[in-house]
Amino acid sequence: MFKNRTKIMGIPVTLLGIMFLATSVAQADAVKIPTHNWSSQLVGAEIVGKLFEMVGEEVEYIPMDSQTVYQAMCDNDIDIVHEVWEGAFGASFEKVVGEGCVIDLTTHDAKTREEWWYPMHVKELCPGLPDWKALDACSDQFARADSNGKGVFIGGPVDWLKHDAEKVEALGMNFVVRNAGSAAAIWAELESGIKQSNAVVIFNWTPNFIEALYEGEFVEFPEHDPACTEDPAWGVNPEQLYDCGNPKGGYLKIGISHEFKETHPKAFAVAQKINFTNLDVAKQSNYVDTDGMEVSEAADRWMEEHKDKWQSWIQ
Ligand code: TMO
Repeated sequence: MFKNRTKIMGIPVTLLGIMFLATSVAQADAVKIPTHNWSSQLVGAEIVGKLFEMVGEEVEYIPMDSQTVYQAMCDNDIDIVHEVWEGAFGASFEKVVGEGCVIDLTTHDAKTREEWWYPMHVKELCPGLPDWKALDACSDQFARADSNGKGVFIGGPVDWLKHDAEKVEALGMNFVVRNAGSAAAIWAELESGIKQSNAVVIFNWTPNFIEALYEGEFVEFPEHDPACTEDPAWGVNPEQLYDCGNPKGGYLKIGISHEFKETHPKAFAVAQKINFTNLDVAKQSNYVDTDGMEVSEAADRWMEEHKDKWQSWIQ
C-alpha cells in the first residue's frame, strides 16, 4: 500500500512506533471510573470523568459489579468510586479501607437512606404503617399467585447486597424477597402497583427520582446499629444478624485506590473537592429516569446548570 515503507505520510516509521507507544501508555494511564446499575451513579460518573478531562486527564469508563469494585480498587483496576452508599456498600468499602488499599477520601453533603418503601395508597390497605410489624401483619395483601400466601417484597439487583432475605428470616416475617434484575424492573413493579392500587413494597432509596414523582414512605424496621450486622446477640432476634433496618442519614462517600494520588495528581486534586448534595444526586437520576435523557446528555445538563458549583472544583 505504501511505496516508501520507512515513512508513512512523511513520518519515519520508527517515530510512528514511538507515537503509538506513547498513546497506548497514555491510555493505560487513564483514570478508570466504574459504571454501575442505577442512574445517578451513571450520570455522576460521567460528570466526574468530564471534570478530570478538564484538568488534562484521560478517562476510561468500566462497567462493573457494585460490590466487586472495592476489591478492584485494591488491585488498581479501578481508581475511584464516587458514590459509596453506606447502606449498600458500607461493609465492602470499610473492609478495604481497613486493609489500607482504598482511601476514604471525602463525604458528600448528601445524606442517604436505602430501605423497603411503599407508595402512599398502601398505607390505607395496611393500617399501622410504616411500622414493619404492621407490614408483616398484612403480608397477605402483598401475596401473589405464586408466592404460597407470603407477601412479596421486590428487592434490588443482587449486587446491592441488601441482606433482605436474612432480614425477613431474622424478623420472622411472612414475606419472600424477589430480586429485580435491574432498577428499571423495580420501577415497573411500582408503577403497576400504583395503577392497579395494589399493595406493593419495593426497595428504594433517597436521593432518587422517585421522591419527585410519587408520595410514599420507608418501612420503619428496628433502628440500625453496627452491631446488628456483626453480633447475632444484638437486637430482637438473639440468634441472627440483620434483625434491623438500614442506616438513616447514611453517608455517601468518595473512595479512591491508594495509588490514585500518585498516579493521577491532577484528578486527585479535583476528586478531593467534589461534593454532591441530595438535590444534585436526585437531579442526576431525575434527568434520566423522569425526563428520559441519555446518561451523557444528563451529565452535560447537570454541568450546564451547575457551573457555579463545579468550577471551583477544578481550580
Ligand atoms: C445503591 N443504591 C443507591 C441503588 O441503593
